[in-house]
Amino acid sequence: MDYFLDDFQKELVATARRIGKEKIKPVAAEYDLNGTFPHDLVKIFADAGFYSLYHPEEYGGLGRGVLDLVLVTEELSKFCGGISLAVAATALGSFPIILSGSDEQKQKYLPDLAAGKHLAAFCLTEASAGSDAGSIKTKAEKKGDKYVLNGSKVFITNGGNAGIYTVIASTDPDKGTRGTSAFIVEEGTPGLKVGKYEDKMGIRASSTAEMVFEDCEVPEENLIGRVGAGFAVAMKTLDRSRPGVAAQALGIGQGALDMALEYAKTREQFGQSIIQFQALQFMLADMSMKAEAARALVYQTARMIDAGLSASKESAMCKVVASDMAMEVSTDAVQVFGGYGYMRDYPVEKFMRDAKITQIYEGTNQILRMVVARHLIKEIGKVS
Ligand code: COS
Repeated sequence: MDYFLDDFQKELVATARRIGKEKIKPVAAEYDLNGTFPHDLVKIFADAGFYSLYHPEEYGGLGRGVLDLVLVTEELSKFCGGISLAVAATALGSFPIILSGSDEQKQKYLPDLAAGKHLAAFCLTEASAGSDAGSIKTKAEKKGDKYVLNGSKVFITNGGNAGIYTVIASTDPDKGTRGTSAFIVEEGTPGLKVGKYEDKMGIRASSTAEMVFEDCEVPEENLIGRVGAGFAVAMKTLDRSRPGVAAQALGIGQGALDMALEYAKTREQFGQSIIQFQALQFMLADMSMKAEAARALVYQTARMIDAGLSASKESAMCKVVASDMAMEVSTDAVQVFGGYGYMRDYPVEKFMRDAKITQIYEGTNQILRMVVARHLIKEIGKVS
């Protein structure tokens, strides 16, 4: 099935698949074990143009869109769900500037991001503000022509490896979500420090770090949008980035299914390959149906975004559907491998570990079900 992709997209998928096979597959287990950040692969992704796909042409990008980002992320995630984040999380960190930045900010920052000269990271979550993103405490105080940031952000993907951090901070604590603002903070800004690097269950080749702001002075021209618009900037960003997580989940689920199929074909028990048993066939059929259904929703959502339609609901939906699929399918893939599936000598258990985070980050699936429900209620009008 070619999923109605254009020629450019077919070529893109083939390139990502080749890079996955030749460059990611050989190092995935080692980088996972040691928690190695894939600096070598970032260079390869940049040369392949992966960072330029979702940037506007006038700022050095290819002006393609979210579907292309989704296709690349899915393909790379079939080989390693952690390494693919060097692409997907940079998109997340860049979207606040693409969607809400000024022309000057776009001219200054987007060409280097599109060229993959450095990575980006999105800083919203805090130790006591996860799902309740509106209760962030990191402060940004206006002093003359600067903002001074104090506080800390946790679980920042690409943290410590990014050149640009887009940060949501409170500029007026009394105003709640309407008292937050978004800022661009460059790596190397005095007062911006990397705190603890997390030791994770999965996606171990991706860095997840605490970012600390200690009297970190940011020029006022680095304010994204207007003062007080930070929460809206963050929400619009997540509406745009969630299909990327969904694509990561798609790749993890499909990658696990591909492995399970191959194993079921070659593993023999009771004198025949186990794929001959109907119990296994039904399992594999279910896994494949779930993956295809998720893919249809993810691609449709990406196409809606690229067509300029509002897709906040679909973005939440596709992230939930794809990540729940990835968790189920990767767990079943381990089951197909039996005892060997549970052992680290075989690559399939990594898919199960990598899948779990996709149900948690960029909005837990519980929060996203709430987002979907809020849209449904809005659509049916006033509820008595
Ligand atoms: N696009 C634009 N604006 C949005 C929006 C969206 N998708 N969703 C909400 N807003 C706006 C609302 O319109 C509202 O604006 P006004 O104050 O002008 O009316 C404001 O944001 C607050 O919205 P709401 O009242 O819905 O906020 P809640 O505190 O109820 O929180 C949830 C909403 C739970 C959806 C939000 O906190 C959330 O997405 N949490 C998960 C965060 C997350 O994904 N974290 C992952 C880490 S980042 S990688």
